[in-house]
Amino acid sequence: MIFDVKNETLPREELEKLQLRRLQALCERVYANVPFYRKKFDEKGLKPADIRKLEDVRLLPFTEKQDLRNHYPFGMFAVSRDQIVRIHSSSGTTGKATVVGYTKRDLETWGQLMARSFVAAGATARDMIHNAYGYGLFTGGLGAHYGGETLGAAMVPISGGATRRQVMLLKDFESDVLCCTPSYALFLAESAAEMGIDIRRLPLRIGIFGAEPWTEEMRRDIEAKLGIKAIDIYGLSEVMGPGVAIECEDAQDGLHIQEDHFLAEIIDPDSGEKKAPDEEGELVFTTLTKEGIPLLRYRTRDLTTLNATPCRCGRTTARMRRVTGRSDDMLIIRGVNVFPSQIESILIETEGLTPHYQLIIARQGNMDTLEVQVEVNESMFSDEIKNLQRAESKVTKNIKEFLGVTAKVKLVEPKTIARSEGKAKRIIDKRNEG
Ligand code: DLL
Repeated sequence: MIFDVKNETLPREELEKLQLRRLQALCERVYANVPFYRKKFDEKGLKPADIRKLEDVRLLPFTEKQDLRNHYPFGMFAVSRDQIVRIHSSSGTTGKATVVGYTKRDLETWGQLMARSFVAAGATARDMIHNAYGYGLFTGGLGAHYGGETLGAAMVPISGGATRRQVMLLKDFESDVLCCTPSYALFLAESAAEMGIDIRRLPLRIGIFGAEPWTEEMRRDIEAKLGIKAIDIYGLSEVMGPGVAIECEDAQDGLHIQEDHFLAEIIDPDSGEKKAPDEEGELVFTTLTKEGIPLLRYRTRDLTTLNATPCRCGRTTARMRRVTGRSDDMLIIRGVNVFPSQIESILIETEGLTPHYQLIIARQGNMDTLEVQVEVNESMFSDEIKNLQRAESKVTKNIKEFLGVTAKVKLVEPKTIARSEGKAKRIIDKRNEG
């Protein structure tokens, strides 16, 4: 099913015309209302009227997370404070938070785009949606909430935490759809098992998981443990929140970007030059319709590719490949580039290991070292020591063979790695300590 047939199936040519019209209006708006952008335009000798075709987006300046921080909290807003009706913020790992503001119309758009996303994932107005994304400054909770209500579904605004109670309510309310991070979905499954509840037998049908990178292996694991279909949803607060892109249940072959509202580009993260859409690079978004804090060419740091061929679900919007890592999450271990997701794939494929892991990066002299701590499952834990040793050396060997780095692998007891109610903390970087 498609929620907004007209806008999700526009012929490419029409879509691009719409994008250009919106881009031109956006440039006028930010030039008039955001001193940061006016200065950038003036420095380049650029006027909004210079944007004549869609490719001219390349003439526009990039926006980085640091620009939002430099104008903390509200310096990049394009409307007066009385037009703002909601604030969200993303904490990030370092430095000041980035703050975003929404007008009434921005919230309506977000509700529509999240409703589109729910329908793409296979949800309907008759569904009960258990929303365990955090409510608060994080965009996950409220973003999904109003999208579900726009669709006409019944929202259960449970937020994160109190995991056993969540399991009980999932069962008692017979919810159809679960929204949370992929790592929290596994925590819910684990807690249900401890409570003697077979979560696979509940009516739950669909999981809409995002806000952190996860892998195909993790998807299979979640689908098996929860007995549901797991759908990948992507978004970021600076651009809107959840619902910027989502997989369709029909094809599950990349995430459809809501292109009538967000203009996507792929660039080389080092040179900033445009890349062919099917080449991997950094995803960059221009928000075509946002009023509160419109952004030109926002650098997401997320690495992916784009595919603009029509999908068999009927949508014509381009699809981004699942994001398996951010350029700033890339580890460089003795010169070799490694993404945490690549290690995750190896761990989940290994018999007896769980998807609960942490990567500890330290420095010895001038060399970075990587320790992989991963929990074994209960049956492996009670197994003979030689089988544990065998699993440990298998993982070490596979990491060396497939990723080209030497890692110290440490198997740990079940349930010793901290569970997360939101985004999982996978990397502990000790390089800058002491
Ligand atoms: O995480 C918004 C969101 C909420 C998306 C709920 C999906 C579901 P931020 O906290 O600003 O916003 O973090 C955005 O999280 O740049 C990606 O690096 C990462 N991310 C989000 N979704 C995915 C995903 C929300 N499906 C940052 N796969 C983004 C991989 C994701 N990474």
